[in-house]
Amino acid sequence: GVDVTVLTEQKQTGSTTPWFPRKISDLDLYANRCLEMGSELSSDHPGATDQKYLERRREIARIASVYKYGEKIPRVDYSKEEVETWGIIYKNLKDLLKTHACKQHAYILPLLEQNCGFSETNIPQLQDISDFLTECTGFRLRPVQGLLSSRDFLNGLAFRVFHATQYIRHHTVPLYTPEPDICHELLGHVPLFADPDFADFSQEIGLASLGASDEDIERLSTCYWFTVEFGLCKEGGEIKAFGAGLLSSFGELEYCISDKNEKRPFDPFETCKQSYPITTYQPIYYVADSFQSAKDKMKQFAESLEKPFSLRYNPYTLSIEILDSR
Ligand code: NLE
Ligand code: FE2
Repeated sequence: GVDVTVLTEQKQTGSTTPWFPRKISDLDLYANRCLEMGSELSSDHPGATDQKYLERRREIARIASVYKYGEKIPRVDYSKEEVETWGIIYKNLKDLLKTHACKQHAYILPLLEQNCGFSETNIPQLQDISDFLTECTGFRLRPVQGLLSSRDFLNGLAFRVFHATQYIRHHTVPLYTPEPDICHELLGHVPLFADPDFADFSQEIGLASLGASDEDIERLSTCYWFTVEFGLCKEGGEIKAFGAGLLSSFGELEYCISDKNEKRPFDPFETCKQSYPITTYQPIYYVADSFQSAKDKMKQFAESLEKPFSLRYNPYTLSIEILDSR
């Protein structure tokens, strides 16, 4: 066997190691490090000139900017127009999901309808969903204003924390938007975080990202992109979608299963090198054999990354322990 010493002081990861959160409340430290503030939309965004929409985004972003670990996530009172946008997406997606989504998504969506207020006429609240996920897999939601850096975002997954936006896309683009929004988080990501194998897979990427070099963060976020966001998986003789970016976009959900794109087997050692567009449908998708197999491959990949220390997650204290193996 290997002798393992658990070190308790925060000094031993080597001076060149990038900072990373050691305990779940450390995630509070980067609540205001968003790449694009929710309020500063780029000029080609359909909401960029809609003053009312911009003000609403700022209002909702304020919740995330002051949120602290352990607090209840404040509820948003969504307007009639916002609920309508959600309803259009919900109604259209539900039909397509029946044939295109993986079985885990199909199993969990009705549970979310029963337990968390998912319906065509209601935008569910993050706190209710977070409670549900904690019961299923120990995952939690944290409100976020907009896009975090890849490093910060992936680091959250190490603690089984998923950063979720709370605003909704502009009503003129229900079919597809390149930005995350509440529809994407709740219809795409949330159902899968209730699945134990998928939860483990996601945390695996998160743990690998702690203290990783910038190059390795790039590789890991590419793997994240082609699995958690745009992954396909085999089911019997068929191919189904499990990536959240697909499950929340009825434009791309239809397209990804068609033969208008290239499909390759998921292998993190290869997948991690592939470049991808972020504002259009994907030209290439990666297909996993199962969540279990994706998790095993991800673990192998994570172990191949160079780090001057190893670590593990302590689920009792919700913190990271640095292991000095010699
Ligand atoms: N394209 C997705 C959608 O329209 O729901 C969002 C992807 C966010 C990475
Ligand atoms: Fe996403």
